Amino acid sequence: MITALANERLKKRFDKWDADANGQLERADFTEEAAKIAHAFGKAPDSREVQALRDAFDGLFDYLARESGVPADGALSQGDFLRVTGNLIFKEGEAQFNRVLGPVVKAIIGICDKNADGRINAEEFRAWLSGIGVNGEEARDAFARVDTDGDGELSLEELLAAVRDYHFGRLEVELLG
Ligand SMILES: [Ca+2]
Ligand SMILES: [Ca+2]
Ligand SMILES: [Ca+2]
Repeated sequence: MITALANERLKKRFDKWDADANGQLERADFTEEAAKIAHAFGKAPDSREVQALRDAFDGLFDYLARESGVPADGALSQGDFLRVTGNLIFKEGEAQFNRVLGPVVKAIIGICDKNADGRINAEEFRAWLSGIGVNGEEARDAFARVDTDGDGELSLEELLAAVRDYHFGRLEVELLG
């Protein structure tokens, strides 16, 4: 069952990703989102990390379009988006969620991972959250909660679990901006 909070959060996600605010989600919205993230982190649009992020968003759009039954150059309505992401998050289970969102989260890690060790430390996480408008104190708080094994680093698995937990209402910080 999709709770009111979950529905609210998915609607918010749709609105944030609908970059041109035309009430539909197109591939161009995701291209714009990748550009926004690149800009927030001061990365050149043609850098390897930003290209990887664009590819990841492209793959995510392919998935959403396929599941909605719209063509690859088509547009998802808000209803399509709520149905497909609702199924993905609340019905299909964690493994499928990780397959679909993994590339995007991994690409964002790539952009924030200053010391290039594949994980996000407290300082990198602070920069990540500041890039999406979350202050230092909240970032510290969130870091402790996302770092479930307490080793002082955030792994891809911990970050994916956090994105999922946000939609389940188990975490208040939205990592995807
Ligand atoms: Ca749009
Ligand atoms: Ca790192
Ligand atoms: Ca950890």
